[in-house]
Amino acid sequence: MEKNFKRTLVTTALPYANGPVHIGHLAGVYVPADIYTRYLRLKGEDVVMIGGSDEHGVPITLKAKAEGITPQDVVDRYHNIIKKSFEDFGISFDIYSRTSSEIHSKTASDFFRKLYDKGEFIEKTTLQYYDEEAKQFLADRYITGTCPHCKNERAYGDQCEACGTSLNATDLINPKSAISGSEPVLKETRHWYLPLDKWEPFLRQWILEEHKEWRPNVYGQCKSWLDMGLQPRAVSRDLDWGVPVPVEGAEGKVLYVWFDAPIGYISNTKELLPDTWELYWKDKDTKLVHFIGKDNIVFHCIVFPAMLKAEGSYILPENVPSNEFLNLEGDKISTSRNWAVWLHEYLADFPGKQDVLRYVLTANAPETKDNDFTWKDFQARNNNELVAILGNFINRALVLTHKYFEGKVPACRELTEYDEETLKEFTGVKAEMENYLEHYRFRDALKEAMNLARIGNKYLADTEPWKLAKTDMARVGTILNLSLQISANLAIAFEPFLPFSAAKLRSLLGMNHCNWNILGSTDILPVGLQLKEPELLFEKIEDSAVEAQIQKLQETKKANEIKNHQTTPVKENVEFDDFLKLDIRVGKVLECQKVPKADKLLQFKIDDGLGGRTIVSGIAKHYTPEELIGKEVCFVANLAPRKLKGIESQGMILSAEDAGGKLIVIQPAADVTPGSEVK
Ligand code: B3M
Ligand code: ZN
Repeated sequence: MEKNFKRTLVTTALPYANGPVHIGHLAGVYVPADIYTRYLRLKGEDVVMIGGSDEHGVPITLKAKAEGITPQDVVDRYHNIIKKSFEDFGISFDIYSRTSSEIHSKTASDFFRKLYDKGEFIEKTTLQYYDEEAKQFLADRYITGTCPHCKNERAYGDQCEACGTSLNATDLINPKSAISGSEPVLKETRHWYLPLDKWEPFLRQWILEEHKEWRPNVYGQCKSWLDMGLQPRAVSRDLDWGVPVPVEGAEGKVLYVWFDAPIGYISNTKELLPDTWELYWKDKDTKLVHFIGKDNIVFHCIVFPAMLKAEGSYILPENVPSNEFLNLEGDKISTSRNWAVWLHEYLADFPGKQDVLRYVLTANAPETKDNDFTWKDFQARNNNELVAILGNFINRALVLTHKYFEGKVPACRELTEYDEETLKEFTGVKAEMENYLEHYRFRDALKEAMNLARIGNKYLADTEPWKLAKTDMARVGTILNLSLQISANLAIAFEPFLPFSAAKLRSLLGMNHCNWNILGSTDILPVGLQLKEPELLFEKIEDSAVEAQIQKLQETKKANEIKNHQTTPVKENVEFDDFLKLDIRVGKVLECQKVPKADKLLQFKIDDGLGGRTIVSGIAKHYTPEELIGKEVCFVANLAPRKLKGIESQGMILSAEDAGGKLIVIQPAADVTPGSEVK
């Protein structure tokens, strides 16, 4: 049985204020949350939408250190950029605040203190890595070293990305601090832990039994966490950036960012509604819905509910509609690799086209599985759907009304059977959309809205009012009246999805009210109402515009390859005497041929000034023999001979690897006598 609630509290994951936001953020969290909230508002329901920046945590302190500014400077900068992006895209928060605010600090601190006083924490002393140069404890992520399993030298203290094993920092061989590069030492430290194991039976019942309707990806993740068994989790850290732990003797310790961040939802609600916030957080008639991305599921479905339950006076979320990830042109979106479409850059390149992006991200939303954003799909959806179906229908209805009725809504007279059929089809759309929206199925809801435009398009195409204009103006009037009523319906149906275009459409139609409950009616626009001059709602996106975007991404890819390449670490120093032991010389390629049955090898005959020698080199993938015959190359002349495919190779030809992985043979800048030493 679905419960009837009196009000809804929508929360959206608080993005870290250490970088701008990209299409993955919009698609995963903010567009769906905004659709849901706008829909409820349009129905006249009591709903608030809470957002804000997550301004604590280690990465922010590291960024500040790297730039020589304070963490507050970092979060001030990005909080403003993020807030502006959301405003630009019409994400209609009732409040967008931040966790570095006074009110948050107090709320989070009081929350901790209440649990502390109730005896809900356990205290533990453990050994933790400490950087003596930087004078700070190190989060696992900020220790690197050699993976004990695969010997990758750049494993992190929490995970080796080469072999995927999750690690403890103390597992690493040769641990190094990522902050100072020095070797960290183990030092005792005391922290507070939330015993999640204590809440396990409750969580099992609440999620696995009482919330079977949650999305399969969310339910499944919760189940596997619960099946693995929950452990106590530390809720404090040794750090000087965050909400101080409000306990005597806890100097230098702050609340763990994942403890304070979800409390940010509460603080921001308090800031918005100082007198009534408790109604939204403590009354069981409030429906609490968390919109998040899939990497945040455990915190919102397990940890935060355990915190709320331990506190005792709060309600728990009714649903946590988490999306999967959106990829970009086949690759995972990554801030560090700059593999993203940043919202502020999108708007600079496609000014005024917020709704196009909102549309594409919803039509292709990663609701049930990871999905891919491609610029070709972006263009196709704009040109074939927004322009060709929605925009085209509305434009035709408006243009024809201006042509035949001076832009005034004509009267609707007798309906034909075909009119009745069309009407029947479109009155069903409201219930369909509601069913999808209430169940967080935004892609399907959008499809229904677009279907309404399709119905309109087909109606005009089938009835061809322009052919009747000479003979039957009354019939033309009826057709256009119906078409305009469908347009008014579109202005309502699309309002949650495409708020900018819906507002423009309402203005063109002279609609001064927009209310979900009249969706499906055929008398929204009164007869005689004067409409504005038609204006296009959408315009075609040309090939050149998307090609420029694809080009930009290709350049990013190239830049990344170069960057990765340059970061290959320099080998250990050698003594000068050791260097002198190497005998490198210039030689001229006399002959060169492929080695049979070895697709990588070329066999050379080299003029080395000493009577010639044979060298076998693994560069057949990069050069044809003809390209090298007659060229001068550099080779190691005193490398101990070894056999390759039965041929004795008497040295090694030197080459360098370029960013794309191609081997380039090293040559002297001008001709040199074969046999000359390279020094
Ligand atoms: N800032 C993580 C993230 O952006 C985190 C979410 C907090 S929600 C309370 O993925
Ligand atoms: Zn490994």
